[in-house]
Amino acid sequence: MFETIRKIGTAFRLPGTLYTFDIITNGNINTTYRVTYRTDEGSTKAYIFQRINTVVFSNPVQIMHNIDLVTSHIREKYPNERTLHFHHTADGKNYVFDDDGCFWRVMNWVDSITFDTCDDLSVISATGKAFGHFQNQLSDFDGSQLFETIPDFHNTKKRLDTLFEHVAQDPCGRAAEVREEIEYISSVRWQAGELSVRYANGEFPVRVTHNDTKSNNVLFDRITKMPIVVIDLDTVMPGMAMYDFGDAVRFIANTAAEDEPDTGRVYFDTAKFRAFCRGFIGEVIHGLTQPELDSLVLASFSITVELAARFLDDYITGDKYFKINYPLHNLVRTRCQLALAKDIMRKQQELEWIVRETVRDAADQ
Ligand code: GN1
Ligand code: MG
Repeated sequence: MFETIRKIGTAFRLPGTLYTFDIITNGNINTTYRVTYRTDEGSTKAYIFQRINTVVFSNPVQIMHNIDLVTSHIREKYPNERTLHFHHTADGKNYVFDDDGCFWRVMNWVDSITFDTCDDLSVISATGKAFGHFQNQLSDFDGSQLFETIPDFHNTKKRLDTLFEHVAQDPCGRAAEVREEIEYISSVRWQAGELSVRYANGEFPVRVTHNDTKSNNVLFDRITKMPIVVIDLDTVMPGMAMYDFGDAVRFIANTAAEDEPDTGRVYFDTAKFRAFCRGFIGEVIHGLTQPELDSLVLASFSITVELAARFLDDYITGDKYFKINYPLHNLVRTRCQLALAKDIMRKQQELEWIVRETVRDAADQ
């Protein structure tokens, strides 16, 4: 590995000598390393090296094209804000292939902390603000310039249709053991798919969205605990504003980890939801339409069911998409997301009140 990393660093003309590298394990798709170089003056500089999973992202050059456009737009619109900086090779490319044909990119390391879980409500609010701000940064960006790097990425209806097709085919003989999960998804099929169908019918504006708004995709200042920058721009594509909201609360308001094996510990925390709402809605209140604001809770439920369906689909078809740490990992993830979706449904009324109250307060500001 050392040799591969060294060659990549050379292709990107990084100054100094390769010093250390460590793998960063959070991320279910790409492989990420933190790499340090020692300069001739004796100081060190750190970078992020990422190998893109080309099974998931079949056209990584298109991803880098998208990221280039998006980061340039943000840099021009907000010159004083931190943006991601990718390195270029001598022939001006922001990626390189290694000797085995793998696709790599390199960006500067940003000294920061991230939160996989968080009990501090002010940090949760700040996360909402960061993702809301990200939507505002791209509100005037022309989404038709972007490649749809994963078509129908958050088309929940299609995701569920695909799951049921694969259940019928049952290529690994695993469908029998997940009957209960399939039955539940089937019972909420229409409800979970509703927003994606209405979006396809043109009922909601097409926004440029992040599409992977886990809290650990916001870098925070270690000391001030204020957001620095939103990362992981691989899935920035045209989409629904409320799905970015939904995906974020799915992750941050879960009382347990995304892959908690004990579903008795999985609840949707309404105080955390309220905190996220305050940050997010406060930012986007003047940008979103009423139908979008009215769909925030349903979007949270829908994307949670969608992710459960994606994990279950991967389990049924032989664990080819998400990285797994043990054989039943995708099934455990599925069960955890379904427990969360059920709790969102149970609390739906209360969550709607929280949204409405937050919208009212934000409109008064
Ligand atoms: C994947 O690799 P990571 O952690 O950034 C996935 C997301 C899921 C997430 C669940 C391209 O994101 O859609 O919500 O796992 N990304 C892709 O943890 O499929
Ligand atoms: Mg991601």
